[in-house]
Amino acid sequence: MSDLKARFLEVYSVLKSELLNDPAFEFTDDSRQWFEQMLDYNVPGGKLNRGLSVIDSYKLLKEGKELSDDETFLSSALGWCIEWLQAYFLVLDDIMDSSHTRRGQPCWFRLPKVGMIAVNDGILLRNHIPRILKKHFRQKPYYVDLLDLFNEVEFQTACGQMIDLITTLVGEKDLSKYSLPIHRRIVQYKTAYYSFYLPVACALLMSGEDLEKHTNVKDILIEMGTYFQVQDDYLDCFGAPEVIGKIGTDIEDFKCSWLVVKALELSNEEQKKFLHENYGKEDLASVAKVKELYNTLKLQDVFVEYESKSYEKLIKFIEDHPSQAVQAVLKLFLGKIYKRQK
Ligand code: GPP
Ligand code: MG
Ligand code: MG
Ligand code: MG
Repeated sequence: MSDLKARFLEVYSVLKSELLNDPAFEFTDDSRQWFEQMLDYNVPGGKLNRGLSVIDSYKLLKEGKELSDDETFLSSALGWCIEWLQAYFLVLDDIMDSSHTRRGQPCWFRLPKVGMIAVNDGILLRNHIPRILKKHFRQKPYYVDLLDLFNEVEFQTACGQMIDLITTLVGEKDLSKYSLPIHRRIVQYKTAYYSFYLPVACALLMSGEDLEKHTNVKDILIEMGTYFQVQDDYLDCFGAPEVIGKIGTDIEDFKCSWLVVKALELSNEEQKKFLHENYGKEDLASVAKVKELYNTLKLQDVFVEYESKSYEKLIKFIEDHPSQAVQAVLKLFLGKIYKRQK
């Protein structure tokens, strides 16, 4: 494990014990145990890319100057707030998507003793964020902007999740409404704001920047987040579950995935009919038939092509940015996700 990651994880332990000693609630032995287990199961087990990006970005914005202990702690705490946000979203998203595994273990709600208690755990995870922010940032000049940023991004994500969910409404299963612009709108809101814009925006606020002046950075990050979610859609079908840590459910869930949109674009009338008959069905045979059609249409090649085009486009965008430090932040982020397998 890298030194940075180890130090980041130490901050997790500090934040967790602060939450356990929150004067607003008196824990009993049982609730303390539940709380700790719930956090350890859902918060720190991912790639931590979003969280670590806050520290990396802040460093680059300081043009490589060593961070003080205080700056390291604060940028880590902000990184953890994003990981907490992610944990809250994933606990609830897995219920909504009827998923089975996440990060190589059963989804939290699938544990027999958890079930729908997971809904409340999601609410708790969400509530920890303003508590962490209050404890460590209340005196900072950018505190209000930070709260506002987290609120805005959460709202945008929930709206994205809403359109992700309502496009798949049972009884109205209609593939003909699926298109690239609709897909783009869903993924921009449900993924790009919180996964890409938020970490960099946190680092910018910590550096004393005014977010209003950085709309071009936001545009690039939203573009990058869109590319990231296309990869997620691709890996849902073609990724190895033991590598991505989750079993795909997009075909069963009738999701407006990038793959089905591309398949519709490339299909002849007969293949379209076949897709209409088999997409969004629970049974393994139908899912296998959809995958077979994806293979016939060579969607893996279409994706490889999309991936390199997106990369080139993003690099061009980034190199147009006037600040070298911002360019470095964006390139580092892009480098972490380009051709990712998980
Ligand atoms: C990812 O979609 C989107 C989210 C995790 C946002 C959820 C938002 C809420 C307000 C709950 P996905 O379902 O494709 O992700 P995955 O493939 O990881 O399940
Ligand atoms: Mg999901
Ligand atoms: Mg989902
Ligand atoms: Mg997915």
